[in-house]
Amino acid sequence: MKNQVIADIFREIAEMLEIKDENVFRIRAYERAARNIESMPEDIELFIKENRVKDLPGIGNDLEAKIKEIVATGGLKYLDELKKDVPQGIIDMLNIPGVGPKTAKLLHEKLGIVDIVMLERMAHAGKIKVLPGMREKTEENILRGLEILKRGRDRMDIKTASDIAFSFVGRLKKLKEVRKIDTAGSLRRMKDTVRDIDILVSSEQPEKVMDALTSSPDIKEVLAKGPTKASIITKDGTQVDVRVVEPASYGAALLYFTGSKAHNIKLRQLAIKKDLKLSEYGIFRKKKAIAGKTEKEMYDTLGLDYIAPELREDRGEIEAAEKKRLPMLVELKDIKGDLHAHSTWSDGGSSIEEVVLKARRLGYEYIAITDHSQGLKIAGGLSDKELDIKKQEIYRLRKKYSDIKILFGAEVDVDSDGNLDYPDDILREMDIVIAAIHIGFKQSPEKITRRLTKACQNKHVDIIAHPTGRLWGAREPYELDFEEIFKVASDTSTALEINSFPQRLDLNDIYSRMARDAGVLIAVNTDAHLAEQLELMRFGVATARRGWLEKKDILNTLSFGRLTQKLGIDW
Ligand code: DGT
Ligand code: CA
Repeated sequence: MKNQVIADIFREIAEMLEIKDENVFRIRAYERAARNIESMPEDIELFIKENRVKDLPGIGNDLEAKIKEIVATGGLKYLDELKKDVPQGIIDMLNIPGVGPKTAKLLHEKLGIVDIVMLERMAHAGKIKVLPGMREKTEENILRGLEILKRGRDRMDIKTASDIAFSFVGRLKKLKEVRKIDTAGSLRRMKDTVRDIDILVSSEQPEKVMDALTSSPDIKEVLAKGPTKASIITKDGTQVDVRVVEPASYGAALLYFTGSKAHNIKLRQLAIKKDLKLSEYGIFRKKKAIAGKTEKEMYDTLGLDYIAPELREDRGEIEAAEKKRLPMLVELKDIKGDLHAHSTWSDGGSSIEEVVLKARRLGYEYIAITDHSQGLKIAGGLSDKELDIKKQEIYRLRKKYSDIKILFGAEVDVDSDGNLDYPDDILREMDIVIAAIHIGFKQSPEKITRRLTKACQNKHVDIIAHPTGRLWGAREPYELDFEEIFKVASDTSTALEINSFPQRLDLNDIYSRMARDAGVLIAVNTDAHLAEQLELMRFGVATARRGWLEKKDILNTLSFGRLTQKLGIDW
């Protein structure tokens, strides 16, 4: 589906036109077209095939031709032309979250800023806020935007890391010299973001493994290559470190390279207390190795229960393992259904039926179809009339697929005053109501907190989605009074979501643990916008595990019968 590509290009055109001070109506026309195309549920290629592009609102001959060119070639000559005489410095600045064309142009003209490095220097030197027409806040926003951009480049989201690791591990696994292979580091601990990828191999012939690795096709650069370890940079710029160890010390090495550093240090101190020495080669009494082959053996020798990688952050897991009080962490197989998924009725790319079929393949007992509410026009939110038709569609599918329960719901927008986007008599008709913030992120922490607690207090609201609004590499989480939110969520039996989308993953590990401790139930959902994205659940479950959550802490581990009781659904 090329809708997003087209929308992105149209938006870039609007920015370029704005920089060139072109007619505002033309600029708005591109912005409007971008919004419409982005939010339309159908694949635009279908409109081309059926020669119906001009039926779309705001699309005439000119835009039709451009759409066709983008679909055919993936690019647009007109945009390339427009960009030719816009200075690169301005184009670079547009990549910073929160910097628009007007600001970028002004900065270039008044301060001669040619790249992001220069912009950062000027901002730190306070040169921006003194420019006429610039507000003090703009400088702050620029610095914050730069920070977000840099961190986004420094670390990648867990899914990107996991996909890259999967391809390397898959290739190396095929070598007959490889006995065992695992990812280590932050990726194995399933941290939400990852700086580099660590891979550990057990083999008696390390050179063979090294040669195979450094000759793989997707490598840009070999940073270092020794007999047992190598560091490479992939074509997309990710660093991958591979180490090969002997089978006898594989467990010790896996433990060491999985980390975290803080967890390792604590373990080493514990070993010293027991007159033992712990290293990446094993556990030693005097000079004699007494453990090293497996991680389990290592923990056993230290008198600890096995600690799952997700817990290894020195957040009390070693003490709990000593007392045999580690949590029974939730597992992917405990998840009985997904309570947050979109369809073509709003901004999803799959029909309800496609989502349902995928949920059945995952073995789910239930699936909730929760499209956006009416106010969220850019995401194709549904009016009450459309809701009625959608409901009929769900009823039809319920008959067709009796082995899965299809819940009728919505992701309802919470406005800047904390009001919900549908009236109570509409919400009452729904099996499940998810409330979420999509606008007004810049309000004060008190105000956003109040919006969310007000949403919790609505008796129809079951879940608050992506509670902190963060989008990795694009938007920081908004600040909230978590204590207050947890209290109200607990009092009103409103579940808080761990959103499994890799750029979101919020609530994060720390806050989901605090929420649980405050008596709040957690829902682990995918927020899928395509049927395939129901698979993202594993990242949400990993975050829940990092938050020490058990099956009983999670709403969607309940059987359908118990879920209906909990949500008060009349089935
Ligand atoms: P990242 O890459 O920033 O996402 O996080 P990690 O945890 O993967 O960190 P990385 O790649 O620097 O190191 C991988 C593991 O190696 C780390 O989790 C623990 C271990 N490690 C690295 N340096 C040290 C150290 O100085 N002391 C100890 N005890 N362990 C270390
Ligand atoms: Ca790492």
